[in-house]
Amino acid sequence: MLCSRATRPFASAFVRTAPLRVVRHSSAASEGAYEHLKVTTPRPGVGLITFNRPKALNALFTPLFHELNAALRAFDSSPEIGAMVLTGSERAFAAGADIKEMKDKTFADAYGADFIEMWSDLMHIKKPVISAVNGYALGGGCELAMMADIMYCSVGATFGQPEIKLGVIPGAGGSQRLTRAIGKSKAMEMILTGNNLSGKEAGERGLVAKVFDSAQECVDGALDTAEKIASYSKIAVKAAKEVVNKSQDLGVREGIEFERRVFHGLFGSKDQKIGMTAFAEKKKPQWTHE
Ligand code: CO8
Repeated sequence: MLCSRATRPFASAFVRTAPLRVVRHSSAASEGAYEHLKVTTPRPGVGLITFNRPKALNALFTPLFHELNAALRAFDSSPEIGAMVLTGSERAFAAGADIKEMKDKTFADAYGADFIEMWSDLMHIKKPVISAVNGYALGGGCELAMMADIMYCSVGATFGQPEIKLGVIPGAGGSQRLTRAIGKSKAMEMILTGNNLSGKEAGERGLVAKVFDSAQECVDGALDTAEKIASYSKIAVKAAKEVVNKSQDLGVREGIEFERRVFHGLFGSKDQKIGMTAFAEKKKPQWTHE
């Protein structure tokens, strides 16, 4: 069941640093038990995934990603869900990959078993995902936040790629996504020095779309945006995400051609007729998502 605004369970839940607990979910989209996550549907059409490893500052490890990928896929395939929010606690979105777990790995362990490959499944999710970053987003935490479609943070957020201090380099897209987002010189400085970027600077440099004064406002803001996205045609939203993402891979000319073809294709959807007819008749569109 989706919760109404009035009954949203989220408001005080995300800053809680309660001990790990198993959460059971009534929604078809999030059914199952999670040890390292809290998974809820606090607004109509919105899935909220909250990292819940407070003692390790939400350090990332494979069992957490099995759960994260399952929760993301469940929301992605649920007809009730239109957008998702990914967040952590007020202290940490995620302080990176679990260093203690990874420190004894050999090259053969890492390369042979494709270490962290399934940690990037977020990039294959078709519905929009917003990362709401409070506290530390370091290393893999920063990389994971950057895999989302929209990034929000609070002024108290700290972004960084400190892998150089551990004798390694970013391994899940940090060198590529950070560089595209804030430019080569600043990204190079951060990656080579391990220096962090504050939430305020992240806003100024365009790493995030919005900076909020508090952690609570950040998550609420992300939920507001997710709810708004979820209120539109799922077909149009899916197409919009796809064409924007193509801009990261294609040259401008090919990208525009791709966009035009998808735009033309949407004239074959019912929602195009519904949306444009509703405008002409001064009515609210009732999307069928077809
Ligand atoms: N791994 C394991 N444990 C961690 C991690 C981590 N990354 N970060 C924090 N913790 C643990 C600490 O060990 C500590 O545990 P304990 O109480 O048992 O000693 C607990 O969390 C609290 O941490 P601190 O006491 O250190 O808290 P502080 O407030 O003093 O410091 C910091 C907070 C600055 C965040 C500090 O903990 C820190 O520097 N952490 C490590 C940050 C880091 O280097 N991250 C990068 C890791 S490498 C990486 O992410 C590679 C990415 C691979 C791809 C990922 C794909 C998604």
